[in-house]
Amino acid sequence: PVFEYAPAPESRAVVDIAPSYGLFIDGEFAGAGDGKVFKTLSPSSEEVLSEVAQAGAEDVDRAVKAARKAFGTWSALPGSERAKYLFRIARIIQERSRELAVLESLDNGKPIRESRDADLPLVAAHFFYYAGWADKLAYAVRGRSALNGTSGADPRPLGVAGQVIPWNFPLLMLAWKIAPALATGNTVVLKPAETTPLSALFFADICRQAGLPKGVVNIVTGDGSTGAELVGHPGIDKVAFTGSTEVGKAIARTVAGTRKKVTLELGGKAANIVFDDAPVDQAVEGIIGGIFFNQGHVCCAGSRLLVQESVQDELLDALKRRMGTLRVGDPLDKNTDIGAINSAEQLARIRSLADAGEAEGAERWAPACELPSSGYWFAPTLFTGVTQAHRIAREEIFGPVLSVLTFRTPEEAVAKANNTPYGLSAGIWTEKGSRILWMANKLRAGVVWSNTFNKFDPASPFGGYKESGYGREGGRHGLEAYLDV
Ligand code: TXE
Repeated sequence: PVFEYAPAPESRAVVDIAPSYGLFIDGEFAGAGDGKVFKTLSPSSEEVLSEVAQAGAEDVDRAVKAARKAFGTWSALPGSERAKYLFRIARIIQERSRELAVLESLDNGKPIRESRDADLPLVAAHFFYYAGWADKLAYAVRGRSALNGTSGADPRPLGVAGQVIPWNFPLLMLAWKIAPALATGNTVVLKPAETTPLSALFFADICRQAGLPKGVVNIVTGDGSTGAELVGHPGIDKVAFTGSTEVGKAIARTVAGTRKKVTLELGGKAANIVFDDAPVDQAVEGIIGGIFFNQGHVCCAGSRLLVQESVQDELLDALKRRMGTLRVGDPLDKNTDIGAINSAEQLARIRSLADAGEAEGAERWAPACELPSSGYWFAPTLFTGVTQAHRIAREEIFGPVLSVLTFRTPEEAVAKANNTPYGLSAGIWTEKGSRILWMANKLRAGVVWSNTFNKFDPASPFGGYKESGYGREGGRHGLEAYLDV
């Protein structure tokens, strides 16, 4: 379609990407010990953005030792001092947010409107939020002594945290992991995903700019083998992972024989449940945002639409009309709604599941839309006639693909919504408050949204039931994952 309003694309020139990057260990950038590197691409153009060091076992070991050395002084700082560093980091993120948003859109493929208006403000918000906790931990955790002050509870950091994050929200997942770890007095070795390493390396530079003591934050880039080295390293005390359920289970097996604490945030297959009393236009916006935000690369994406039978036709007509207005293309174009799929591998996964949907008998629909010739793209896609047995109703697709199922009663909606191995999130669209409360109670999901979807707040705990993992990130509960008492 032709659009009259077309502001200039965001400028690539606002970000200065070096041709190569080293690992960030003990406050210094340096290449991997064995000199290995890998390339990171822009998924929208397949252009090589930079060459990045591939950390091996010795590099991971150096990083863990640097974090251990820094732990003594960092954990001994008063919380108010740690807070100053976190506030400083948050402010620098705000100052550099245009540069970081463009970088994130280039390396990940997400639309600039999302990186600028969702990712970056939330990244800064997490550092501000946890900075605020750093000097209030004792207050939050200490129990009231019944014995004249002779008994109480004190929070203690765990030590060195090994953190492995995915590629869908590179900087935001880093913030979810690093901000609470530092606020609580832990030090960190973080491994970003191999397709999106750049914003973590820019964050390392921000740590230097903020004067963060050496070794408190270390960034080791590399693929799954680097992640496995980190998770298996005997010198770490805590593992925090966000990624696939398969790798999450492998990590749980690795740490089972150790004393390490672990939190896992894994896949999802959320139901977005629409009742016939919900305002249709509002629900359509929530469905669109629920599944097409970030190309559907969202663990809590509303990838199953459960619609009440009586409103099905009206809702699906409106949904298709709205899908027809979505603009797929250049992530740096401010008009773009759906950017590039993050990698060729992810595109292949989405394609194969969508093909399985068709082969199993569901009806596939996508609006007419021209996709760019280079890069990795997938048109927004809707499947109707889906049954609970279909793979597209059961497996996480992690792409812009929505599977529609129907229900008649609230009980049936709950049963279908819960009929999944996952349990990360759900959405309810109805004007009836009592129904929202009843449903929220019955849904086996860590997050339940009502009359909205994909809303995030650093003060709210986030995490799953069942195969979506365990532990909570965000809010006060997010502190507990990094503390002994
Ligand atoms: O995930 P991986 P992938 C789901 C989504 C997607 C699928 C595969 O369905 O289609 O997973 O994506 C690191 N030990 N999610 O292959 O492999 C890896 O280097 C330690 C949902 O990208 O789990 C990267 O940094 N680390 C999800 C991170 O784990 C290992 C987000 C995630 O990659 C490792 C991403 C190992 N053995 C994918 N192997 C969500 N919950 O949001 C890999 N890694």
